[in-house]
Amino acid sequence: MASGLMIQGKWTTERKDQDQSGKFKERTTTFRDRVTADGSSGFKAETGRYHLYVSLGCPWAHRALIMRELKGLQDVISVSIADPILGDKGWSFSEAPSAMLDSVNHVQYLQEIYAKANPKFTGRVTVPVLWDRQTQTIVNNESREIIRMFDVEFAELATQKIDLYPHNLRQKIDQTIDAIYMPINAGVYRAGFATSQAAYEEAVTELFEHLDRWEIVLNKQRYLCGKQLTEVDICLFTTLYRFDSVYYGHFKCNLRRIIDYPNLWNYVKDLYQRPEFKATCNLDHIKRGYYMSMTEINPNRIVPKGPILDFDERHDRDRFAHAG
Ligand SMILES: N[C@@H](CCC(=O)N[C@@H](CS)C(=O)NCC(=O)O)C(=O)O
Repeated sequence: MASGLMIQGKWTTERKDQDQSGKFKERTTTFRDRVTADGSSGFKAETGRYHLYVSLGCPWAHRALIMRELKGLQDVISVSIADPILGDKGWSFSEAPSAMLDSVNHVQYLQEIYAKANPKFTGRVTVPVLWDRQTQTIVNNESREIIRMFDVEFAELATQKIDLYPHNLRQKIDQTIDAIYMPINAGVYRAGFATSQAAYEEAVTELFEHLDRWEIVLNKQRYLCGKQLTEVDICLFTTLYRFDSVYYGHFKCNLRRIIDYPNLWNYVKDLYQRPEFKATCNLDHIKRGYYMSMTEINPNRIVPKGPILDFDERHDRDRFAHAG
């Protein structure tokens, strides 16, 4: 990774993401406060108060963008899109196509926002970040928690009344988010950043076992938890959408492509063709983000032209009952 991390509020480029056996180390997130509808947490859900920092390349940040669209929170929560390339100083803001300057904190680097929130911050400087204008701090930088807040705590302010965490499915949704996290969402990174053959093979084998399993499930139902779109579909989509363009080649997750799985491929197309998903998808930022930032696995920074994929191609998921 060309990036670095912060130690006691100071940026350093000395960073190792693997343990001694070559396994990619799990990542911890550091800001774990919550916005609540009633404000009991100190962070009340309010229009115009919160700002979301994202990269369009990042699958975790992508989750938050999709949820914001699905809930119709565009006028409630503002967004800054970082430059697609993660450089020596981490994420930055620029006027590159589809990126933007930071209109809220007016900084050049995301690390400055972390330092504002905590001048002694130690850790990785990651997107997504949910910033609170009122208390001038980062509320949360864990995508799974950010999407839950948007879904549940901002529900009153949402212009779309869709519920992606319905009461009758809550346990199943949480279990499924857990079930796909390590083997699939993190699994592609565990394969891509492994520095030993054994660590790579373990991650790839587990990844494809799980994809194979979901392929079978999706032969019987439209979405991961049944006939209704839920949070976990967002969590899987952002990994699958990048898979054939980035993870298959760059991360060597190449036992099969997503287009080789009839159900997974049609499932991705089905979700992509919803306008709220499509509006957040940018393969140019994704490809440049991965191939040009992760120089230890692609030192010449060449971005492949292919593969040619048509996410707008007709899908066959209408064959299932659909509840929302
Ligand atoms: N657990 C976090 C992970 C976020 C994450 O790892 N983001 C990556 C981009 S895909 C990042 O910002 N990396 C910057 C770095 O490692 O320096 C979440 O789900 O929100």
